[in-house]
Amino acid sequence: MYNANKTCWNCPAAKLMGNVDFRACGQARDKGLDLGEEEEIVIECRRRPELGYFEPNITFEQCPEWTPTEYGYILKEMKVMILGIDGYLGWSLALKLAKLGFQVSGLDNFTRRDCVMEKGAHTIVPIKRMTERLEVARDVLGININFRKLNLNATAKLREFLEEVKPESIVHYAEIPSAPYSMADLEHAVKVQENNVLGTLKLLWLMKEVVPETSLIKLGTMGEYGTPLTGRPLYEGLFPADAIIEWDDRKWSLGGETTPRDPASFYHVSKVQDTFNILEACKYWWLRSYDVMQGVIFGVYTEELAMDNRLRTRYDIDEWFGTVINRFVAQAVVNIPLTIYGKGEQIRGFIALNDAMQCMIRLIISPPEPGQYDVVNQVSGLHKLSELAESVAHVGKEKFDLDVKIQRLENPRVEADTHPFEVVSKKLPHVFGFTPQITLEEEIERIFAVLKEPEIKNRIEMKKHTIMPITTWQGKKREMKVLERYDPGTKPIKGFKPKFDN
Ligand code: USQ
Repeated sequence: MYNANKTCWNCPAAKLMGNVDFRACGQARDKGLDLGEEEEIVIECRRRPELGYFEPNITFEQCPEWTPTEYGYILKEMKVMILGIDGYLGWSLALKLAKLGFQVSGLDNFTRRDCVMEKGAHTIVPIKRMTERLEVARDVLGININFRKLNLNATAKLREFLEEVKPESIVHYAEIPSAPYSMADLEHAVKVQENNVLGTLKLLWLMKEVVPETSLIKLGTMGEYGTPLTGRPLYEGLFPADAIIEWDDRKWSLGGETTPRDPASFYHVSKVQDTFNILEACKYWWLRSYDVMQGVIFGVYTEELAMDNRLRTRYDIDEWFGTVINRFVAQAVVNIPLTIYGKGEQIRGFIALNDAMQCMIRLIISPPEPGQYDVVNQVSGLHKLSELAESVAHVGKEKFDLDVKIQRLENPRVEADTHPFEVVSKKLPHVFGFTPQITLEEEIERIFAVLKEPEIKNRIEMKKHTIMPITTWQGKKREMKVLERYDPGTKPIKGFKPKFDN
């Protein structure tokens, strides 16, 4: 099992003892941490205090606190706190973890519900109030989730919650995740940066003070990297050891340095700022973190969400909060031609909801070492927008007999709509044992099946007016011109071919 040989060094139950000088340790032990012979590190195990002080070298396989499962070794009743537990991802992960025996706690201040309401939209898959969600989770799945209504920026209250729960892993989903929302006007841009950047910065300070051995699994985005027109591969956050820069007849190694970031909205910028704050916190204080560069997410399915309609997670399709595949399927269901922005030759990394949840579990149970900041590119496939529209239209036609049309709109965003795209995503499959469980077309079919339900179709119809994009990157609202309408299968697919190094 992929995490069998991890040791106490990775385990959140290990309390580092002695006078360790945290300054300038930076990266993980295998990246050059040299403490010298006299400054050997010893630990005390919070779960097995009877062991006294010892060197941190018991493996997960040897330790009775870690038990083997289909996902790898799991720390018994590991305490995971999910920030943003009411959201699309947070709720899905909470159910999955709790069902696996994790002790799940979480906070949310319902910002996402408010922002979607502000747009005049709603989640088209209905969701209940949190109290009812928790009750249903208890009745149907037999799980208890410790929820607190809390704003990440409310430092004193967050400190209290952390002290009370003492989580062994923190999953940070508590950010406003919309590019268009962040570009709407000054107020929205500031709100996104305040919520995301300052929220994360405060969290880091509190983690250092209250739970310094806890790992932070932070949701970043593939959009941090942008789409470099040179075609340079999008490495996993840091340059590989053998990367070299050549200039003025001289050469240097780039190994271990952060790769360039080229975000494409003030929202994506907020994630870049988080990246640097987290990297520094790991360097200064020996915090540990995986920064997860996730591709565009889509889908409705996890085993737990599918067990009862009242357990389902939210699903947004408005121009602010809907992501592209989820929007396309909803458009197909209510007979709106699929809205491709610009040429449609943009390529993005994608991952289905259930696969993303699998990745998160694997990251949670294989924590980084003290001081280790690492980045994973969490994507299961690369797709061009025009091809995605064809796939949605194809599934709609073949499985649901829908006559789907496609339209190209003037692009409301400032982004390259033709660009090379090469993504490196080796760590999740090769270090953490991740294998995608579902194909793009299978998940699209599942989405159709849910969205075709009469109640949900009706909820899409009710909010049809929130689908067309009107938020431009100039901070002005206006309708986008329709450049072209066409039938699926009638146009050659143009642009670059994506390259996936996985
Ligand atoms: N797009 C269309 N038609 C639509 C909606 C979007 O052509 O109706 C295009 C956009 O112009 C863009 C691409 O589809 O080129 C993706 O747009 P999106 O809205 O699905 O995703 P994005 O704005 O990139 O943001 C989403 C999530 C964000 C996450 C990001 C991952 O909202 O939280 O960070 O996906 S990534 O795109 O890899 O940066």
